[in-house]
Amino acid sequence: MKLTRRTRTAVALAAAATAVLTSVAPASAETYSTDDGADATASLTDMRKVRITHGTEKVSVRITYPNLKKRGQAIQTVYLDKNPDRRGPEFALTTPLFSGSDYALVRMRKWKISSDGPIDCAYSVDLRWRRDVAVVEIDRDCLGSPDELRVALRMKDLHDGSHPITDWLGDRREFTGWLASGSPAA
Ligand SMILES: [Ca+2]
Ligand SMILES: [Ca+2]
Repeated sequence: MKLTRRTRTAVALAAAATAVLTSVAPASAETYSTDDGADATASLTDMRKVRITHGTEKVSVRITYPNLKKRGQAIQTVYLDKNPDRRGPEFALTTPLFSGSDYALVRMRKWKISSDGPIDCAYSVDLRWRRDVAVVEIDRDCLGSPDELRVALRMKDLHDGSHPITDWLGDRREFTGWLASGSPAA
């Protein structure tokens, strides 16, 4: 398609408007990326790289490990906190890091799982064996669409029942900073 002069102007104006919106609105999707230490090296699923995005539609958490295998005993939990006035995260998604078991998103209270059972909403876990990556995606609707949230991550490897290996992102029960969603303010 050949752009007429008027179309080009409109495109330029739209681009300018977008640039202004982006710089003014504080609530653009925020991403947090970090390298976690090689601090649980006895486990093949020592968390190494983490990327968390609070997008307009969903929260996405991508974790890279040294060696993700279909057979294993490790469990990854993603804790999601949206209310600083209530102790601990309000939600947790727990997933096996091996094949053939189920993951679930549940409510939490004071770092304990509520007895309500899994939440009925849209979320997924994608275990990419060859790339050694787990991708967790949770619709914001599941969490009541908070403007901001923060995340804590824990990997627990039960390969040797008497000596489980635990790896937190940062310190035990430590949350990331608050991440704003990219959704327009209501
Ligand atoms: Ca680690
Ligand atoms: Ca809380």
